[in-house]
Amino acid sequence: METTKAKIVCGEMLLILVLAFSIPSVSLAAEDIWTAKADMPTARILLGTCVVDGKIYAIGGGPAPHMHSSAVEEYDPETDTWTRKAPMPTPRAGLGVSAVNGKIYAIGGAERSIGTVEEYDPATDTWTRKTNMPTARGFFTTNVVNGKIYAIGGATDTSGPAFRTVEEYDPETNTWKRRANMPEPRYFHTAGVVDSKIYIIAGSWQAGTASSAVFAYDPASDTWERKTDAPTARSWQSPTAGVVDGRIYVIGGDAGPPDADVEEYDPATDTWTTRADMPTPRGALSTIALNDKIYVIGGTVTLFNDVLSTVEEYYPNPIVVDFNGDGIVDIKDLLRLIDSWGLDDPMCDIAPQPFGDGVVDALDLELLMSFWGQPVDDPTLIAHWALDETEGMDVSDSAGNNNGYALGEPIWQPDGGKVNGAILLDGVDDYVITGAAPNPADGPFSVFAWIQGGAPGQVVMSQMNTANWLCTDSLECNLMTELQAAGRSGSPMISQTNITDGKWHRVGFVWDGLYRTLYVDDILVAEDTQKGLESSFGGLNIGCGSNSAAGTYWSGLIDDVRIYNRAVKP
Ligand SMILES: [Ca+2]
Ligand SMILES: [Ca+2]
Ligand SMILES: [Ca+2]
Repeated sequence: METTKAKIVCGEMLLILVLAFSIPSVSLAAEDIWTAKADMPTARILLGTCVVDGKIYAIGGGPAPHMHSSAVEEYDPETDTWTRKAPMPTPRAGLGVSAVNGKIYAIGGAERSIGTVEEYDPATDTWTRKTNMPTARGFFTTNVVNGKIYAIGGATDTSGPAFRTVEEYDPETNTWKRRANMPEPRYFHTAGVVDSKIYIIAGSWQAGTASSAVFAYDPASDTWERKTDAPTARSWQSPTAGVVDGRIYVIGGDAGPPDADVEEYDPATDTWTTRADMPTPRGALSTIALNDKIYVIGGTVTLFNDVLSTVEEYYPNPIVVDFNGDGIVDIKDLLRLIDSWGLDDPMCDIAPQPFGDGVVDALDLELLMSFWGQPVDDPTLIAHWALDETEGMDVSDSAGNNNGYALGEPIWQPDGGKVNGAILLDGVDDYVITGAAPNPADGPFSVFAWIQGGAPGQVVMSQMNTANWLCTDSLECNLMTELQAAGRSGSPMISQTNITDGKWHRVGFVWDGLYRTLYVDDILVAEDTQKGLESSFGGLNIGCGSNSAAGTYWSGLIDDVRIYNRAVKP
């Protein structure tokens, strides 16, 4: 008997460990949303990326110093999966990769430059040799304007010096043509296209240098123009820069130690904005935009010693219309918008897209109404357990990758929930365990759940071995939280609102970086300030306390548990 119990405990511990370390983490910030994605199969630096038919192709690069890869790996953002494809005939790093009319061109590269051009057809998974580029080089950029590829700058090896060379490739005729040189030599720079102009940003002119200069090239007139410098000088850039909503994002790279800086360039106004850092600092990476998101792929943290397979998705300008975070756009969101009418409320200032205009008015109302009754795809919703299962242990997270397990044999209530089905917990040993939760110290976040039942001292949601996030106090059954600042300055917050009257209630905790707030049925029931929230990394328990103590198990129903990486304001 003892042995069996020990085995079960052991199994649960293992499950907890596996969950705690296998789940991608999510970085939290007010507007800049970074999400960890499935690793690329082959860790690489100095690779090239492009998009064909909604899929990203990561081609070539170096798996280690002075080793060159022929790897072709296809990433599908819809399913977050990677597929290996036919290898590139000529292995190389520091190459240019661009797509025209559904075909991909792998151009040049190094070490010791080669001018090789090979065409990849994703439809047939085959490679074809094409005309070499006139000036063999690597560490340059390629961009497409009006069906032609522009290969700009570069060097013959990593120690430079750089070229000013610009060559235009026409895939239709398989021919190369020389164009006007750059004003200054560059390699390890990045480049993005906005309105048929190519913007060359940052890079080196010789080994150990880093530039912040910006040059705009207009292929139509074959002319160059200097633009406003970037705030940060850097090198070891991605050969492609992500462009979203007409703005160019310069991400990571190196001017000394590899950095995590993200800077946004708006060619329309020739101005720069500093954005939130990326989670993993790195250089010699590749960045590529797809569907308003930028995928940051591979690279290295120490220039060549730690080559990464890391993929992080950056969503710079998310559109959020489900203001109160309940999964539907309805009268409650409309009332929230009307509340902010005429004011500069960033949450409701959603139009004109993508940046708003500093006032909530008819434009914002019109955009909100266009989402009325539509399915909500909220990029700030990082975990959502609908709890609509009908049997078994698996508990699905429909928003993130944080699937959980139901332990203690709770009873699924497919017809007995607030939003479709719910889970009925027995108050003895039933609960749901999930993988790593967002770290409360990382920035604004919100957690909401529907509950029915409960008793004094019971817990709706907690983080393993740290805090009870949503629970009832042991005397009055009022909603409370133990999410608090570290050390002596922190204390639990207890509301005066009883939630165990047998009715359904929507309970919520919101942290906006300064204030913590408790909500019951979208009404604010407690609020105070804290000096940050204590850092913790554990997985989550739905329906039992952080220490799994007897008496903390929820007796009743729990439904529709949601975590957002923003401060939801019902
Ligand atoms: Ca809503
Ligand atoms: Ca507006
Ligand atoms: Ca449900």
